[in-house]
Amino acid sequence: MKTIDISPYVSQPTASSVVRGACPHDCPDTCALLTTVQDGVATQVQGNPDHRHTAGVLCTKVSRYTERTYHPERLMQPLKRVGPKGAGQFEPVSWDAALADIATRLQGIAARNPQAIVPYSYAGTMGLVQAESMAARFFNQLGASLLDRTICSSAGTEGLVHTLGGKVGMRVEFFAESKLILIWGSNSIGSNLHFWRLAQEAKRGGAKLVCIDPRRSETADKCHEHIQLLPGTDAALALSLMHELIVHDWLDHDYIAQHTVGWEALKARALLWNPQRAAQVCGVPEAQIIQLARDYGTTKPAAIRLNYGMQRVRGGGNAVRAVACLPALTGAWRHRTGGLLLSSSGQFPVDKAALQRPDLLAGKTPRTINMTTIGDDLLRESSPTFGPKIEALIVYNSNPVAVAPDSSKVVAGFARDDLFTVVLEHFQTDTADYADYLLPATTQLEHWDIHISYGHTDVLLNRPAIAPVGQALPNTEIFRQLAQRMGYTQPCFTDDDLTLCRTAFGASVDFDELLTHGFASLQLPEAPFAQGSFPTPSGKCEFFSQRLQNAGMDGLPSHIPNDEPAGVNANFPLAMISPPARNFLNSSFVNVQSLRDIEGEPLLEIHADDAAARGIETGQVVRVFNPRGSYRCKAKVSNRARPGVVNGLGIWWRKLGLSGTNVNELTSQRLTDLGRAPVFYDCWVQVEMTND
Ligand SMILES: Nc1nc2c(c(=O)[nH]1)N[C@H]1C(S)=C(S)[C@@H](COP(=O)(O)OP(=O)(O)OC[C@H]3O[C@@H](n4cnc5c(=O)[nH]c(N)nc54)[C@H](O)[C@@H]3O)O[C@H]1N2
Ligand SMILES: Nc1nc2c(c(=O)[nH]1)N[C@H]1C(S)=C(S)[C@@H](COP(=O)(O)OP(=O)(O)OC[C@H]3O[C@@H](n4cnc5c(=O)[nH]c(N)nc54)[C@H](O)[C@@H]3O)O[C@H]1N2
Ligand code: SF4
Ligand SMILES: [Mo]
Repeated sequence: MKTIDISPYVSQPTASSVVRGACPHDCPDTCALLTTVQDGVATQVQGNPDHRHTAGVLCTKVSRYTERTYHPERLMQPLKRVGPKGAGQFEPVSWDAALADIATRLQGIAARNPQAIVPYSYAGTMGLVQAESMAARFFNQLGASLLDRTICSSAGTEGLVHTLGGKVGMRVEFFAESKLILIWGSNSIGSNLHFWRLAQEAKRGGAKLVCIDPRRSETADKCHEHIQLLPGTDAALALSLMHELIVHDWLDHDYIAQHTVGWEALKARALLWNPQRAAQVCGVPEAQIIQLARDYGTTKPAAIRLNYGMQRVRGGGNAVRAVACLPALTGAWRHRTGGLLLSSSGQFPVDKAALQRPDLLAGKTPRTINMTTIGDDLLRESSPTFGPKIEALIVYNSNPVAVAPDSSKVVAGFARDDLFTVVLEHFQTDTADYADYLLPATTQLEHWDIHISYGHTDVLLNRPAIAPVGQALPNTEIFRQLAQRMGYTQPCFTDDDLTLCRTAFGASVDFDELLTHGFASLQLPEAPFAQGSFPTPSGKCEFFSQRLQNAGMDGLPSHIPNDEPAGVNANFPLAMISPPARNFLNSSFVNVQSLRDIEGEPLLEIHADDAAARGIETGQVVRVFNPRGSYRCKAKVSNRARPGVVNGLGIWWRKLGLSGTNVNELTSQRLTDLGRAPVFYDCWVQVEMTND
């Protein structure tokens, strides 16, 4: 029997030290961490004051990182299911026994068809190494199904790719010098704290801050103006802003002529959207749109912090396209302080091929499973179009039973007795309850990793600060061990984590600088598109996209209404959005008591008018339902909700909800216009009082 040597992961305890790291969470800020270690125990996690983007400050969640790391419910050893699927009953098992059995089961399935095995992972850690490096090599060699990782950002990404050419944009630090900032589809105080610091700096310098959001968020409270539009109407608003820019001639004609494609066509489209029409569609006062257009057209420099909150609807990709056209119309890109930022991650020269080794597929062309439709896909039989029925699922860095849409389908899929499920986790999450094998993974304090960011442009290195807790192993080591047991003998399956960190950027980032400082800035121009040079096929900002038209779609950005808008279906008249809670990160941290104490309990924010019409008061238990499912939680009558729209905050663990469900019981598996992404915020519901 093989025995696992964990000595490479055990650092020698020293009396006291401070270890440089990076926050692993799915957050645009990617903070630099300093972990204080005392006799081998992490005692404190702080923000690194030397890292300009972190500036010594962490959010509440990660300041409590030691509470999460040493949580009494941390998984300490491999576990094997003993009860029925989903009951969460396990018995301890050795690593050797667990891995040997998993390898045998996978080999059996692979002998019939390796595509019946599906990896399921997202951004539990954003680290390039603990996410898709050894894991990707393993699944490529196996010939498992590929996973389309769409659950978060792919609609917006495609919108950006088809307009600006990639996940590129303003350097975040220059927002501090802006005179007008539109915070569009983002609750920055909750989900992008370090950007909010820059916005505050701009505000002190005289900038006007405008928040565009259906919810009166903490951020909306603190902006000068709040445009509280209906969910999924952002493209209509953007087209109407264009209308006003055109009729008032607040345009940079020279920039448009030199650096854009499709101006005449876009102009004709925008002229169909006078503020009166947009006001009706968006559900906001016409005067507010006119004023916003005036501000945007006449304030220089003007910057847009677009975020993913506005693309989780049917027309999310087109909405991003429409907004992304605005800075080119006014020539805002000429200034380092003008333009737009949705994501900066496209600017990092990651050597994905070296990390993930797609060459190991060796001519195999597995099918792709969309992670958003895992509910339906787990319930499908084999067919010529779908391919083989899914027989095994290996889940890491994700909690699909809580976060994927249309949970009742997801749960039914995970509950299949003939599905073999392996979950790599820190905790016994909703998903872990369904595992056949539950394997304990290390946290960021216990492993090496290297990070890009989607909110700034620095690379960060994460050093392990402490030895693994219990018998936990890094994801990489678990896949290395599995590879060995599957008989994969290629040298790439023995690369250690430090080698993988070095592989991520090759020579394009100075690794010694990372080892010394913990972070390194990319060398980038201050104003990336001052002279055009967009990374599109035409080299211009593409108002009109030939690629989209060739694919049978509208070449121009358009307003595509929600499938499930407010006030249209008499049975389900309310629209529900379910944005993140400030003290959780998606479904992570929900089990950390001190953070749960701040969030309280799952709540539905409802406007006083909608509450009164249903006899609902704050604190009452309500049933929120639609044809897909039903969810019980407490109501909070609040002006954070606009009339017609209810807000179900945070991705609570189902098992902590009143009846063992969460908001995703209500969301649908339909996909967005671009990017095959979920439509979490395009979801009609009815709400009623309940006495049970
Ligand atoms: N504290 C905390 N931080 C997080 C997360 C978390 O769960 N908690 N999640 C992380 C992740 S995974 C991501 S992807 C990012 C997300 O980052 P953002 O996209 O910035 O997400 P939020 O801050 O939730 O902002 C979404 C906002 O969009 C609003 N919104 C909903 N529908 C619409 C719409 O149709 N139009 C417009 N204009 N606005 C709309 C919501 O009300 C909400 O206030 O945040 C990351 N940071
Ligand atoms: N209704 C609704 N649903 C949503 C959203 C919404 O706004 N509304 N937001 C969506 C978005 S934007 C996203 S990004 C997804 C997020 O969905 P997920 O990516 O699944 O994110 P989390 O819920 O944080 O779950 C991550 C899990 O990974 C585990 N983990 C962390 N680090 C490691 C590690 O190193 N190794 C292993 N093995 N495990 C680790 C954590 O313990 C955690 O349980 O949810 C989506 N779902
Ligand atoms: S979650 Fe975001 S704000 Fe909090 S420490 Fe991590 S990167 Fe920084
Ligand atoms: Mo996300």
